[in-house]
Amino acid sequence: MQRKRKIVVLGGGISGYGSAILAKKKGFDVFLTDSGRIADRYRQRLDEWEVPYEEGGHTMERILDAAEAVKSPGIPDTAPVVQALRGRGVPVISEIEFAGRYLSRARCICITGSNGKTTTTSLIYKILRDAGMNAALGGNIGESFAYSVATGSYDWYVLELSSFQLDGMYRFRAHIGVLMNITPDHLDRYDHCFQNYADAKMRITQNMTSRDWFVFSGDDEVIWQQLPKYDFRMKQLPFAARNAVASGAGDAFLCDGKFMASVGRASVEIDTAKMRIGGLHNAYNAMAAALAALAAGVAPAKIRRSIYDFAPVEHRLEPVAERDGVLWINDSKATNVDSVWYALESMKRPVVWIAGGTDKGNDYEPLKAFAREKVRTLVCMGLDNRKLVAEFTGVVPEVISTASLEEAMQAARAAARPGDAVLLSPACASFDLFRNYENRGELFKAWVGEHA
Ligand code: UMA
Ligand code: ADP
Repeated sequence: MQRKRKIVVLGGGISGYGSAILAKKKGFDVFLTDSGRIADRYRQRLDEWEVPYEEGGHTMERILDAAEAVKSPGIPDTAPVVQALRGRGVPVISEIEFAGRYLSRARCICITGSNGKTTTTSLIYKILRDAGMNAALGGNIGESFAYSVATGSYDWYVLELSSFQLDGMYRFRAHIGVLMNITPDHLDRYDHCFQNYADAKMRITQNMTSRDWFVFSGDDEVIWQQLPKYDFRMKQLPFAARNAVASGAGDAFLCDGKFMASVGRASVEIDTAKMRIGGLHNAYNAMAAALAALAAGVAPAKIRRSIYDFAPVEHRLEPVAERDGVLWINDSKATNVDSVWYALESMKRPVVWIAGGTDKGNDYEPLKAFAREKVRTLVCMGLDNRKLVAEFTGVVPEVISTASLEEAMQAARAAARPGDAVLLSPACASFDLFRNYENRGELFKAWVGEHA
């Protein structure tokens, strides 16, 4: 009897257990290995599917004889186990590359970018589902793509892709690829070289054919700089608010708060004032979603209805409550400078701004004009606030340094006047004081519920 091909899955989180189950279902000899502890809920699923696994370390003898390895996105290429596999010539791929082999006739809409991925992915998914299409959501959001492929049968997959997932993709092809923007993020994983990160994001276009669609920001200078390096065959659908863009295939342009998105002969007009998600960035997200949905064949009237009905995703400029004339807004997911720029841009009231946490080497210069114009008080919330305090002293009328959520919230409440907004939009990672950005946003909301 022929021996089954062996697949090793690196990592036993959401991505890893999904990949392992898919590999098992497809008849491979699978082994999952995790250097840390595997959560009980994932272990249970591995047991149910009779997938052998180890935790608390990688046993090289059980790994290096694999025909192929599927790596979870959180594991860097520098991890010794990855280096050892590559040293042996074992291909190391991402979960998306692996699951993409088993799609049969299903099509993929893939969304990447430094900011706006989750919002745009969720919006496209909503449009497709509202229109009655058989679509699954996955990738860097919710359940893994591999698990959906293993356990369901869909016509469309709407996938949010991080640069880490794109890195391990070689033959995968998006039928509709969406690139929101490229601004600095995750540089620690890219040798502190922005071009390496930009190259990873551009992988969204790889293998596309003349039948496929590429939706991208026509206002993003970094994307423009990359385009001449590629010989694109696919149909291009740029969206913009500043640069004049036009493509024979279709495009979208925002003017006076309204945009028309057109693909071929189909078009949809949207008045952004009627959307429940505000700000220029959400106009970009809606333009991208409208173009992708038109390219997928959704009727314009249905697209319009779903865009108007779409509410902010949790922790993304999420209005929490208005108390005594003060509006409290949770934008905990704003973990880089660019996302905060758009948060401040969208503010129509004087702002008490709560920022800070683990600084990722931020350059705060781009935020200063809006800070000068709109911020009444900056409340720094972090274990080390020196950089923020130094950058914004003299830029905004008041800067307060705090070292806990409780202290920060009390300071914000004291500073806010009726008609103000208190905006949590940190520009930093949360790990100094919180488990993650969700935990930070949830505690913010709980405090507002109890005290404000
Ligand atoms: N591990 C090893 N060996 C190592 C290092 C780590 O075995 O050398 C193990 C860890 O012990 C852990 C497992 O690998 O158990 C974790 O893998 P992971 O970090 O890839 O986490 P998953 O739970 O599989 O989730 C991943 C994505 N996480 C990251 O990219 C960090 C999820 O994105 C994604 O939704 C999921 O796969 C399904 O595809 C989250 C994320 O934070 C939302 N993404 C980043 C972001 O949005 O900024 C990119
Ligand atoms: P991602 O999944 O790429 O992190 P999200 O939709 O979760 O994107 O949004 C993350 C943060 O970026 C939030 O603070 C949100 O308000 C902001 N944001 C959303 N869309 C955009 C965009 N198109 N450009 C810049 N910032 C954005």
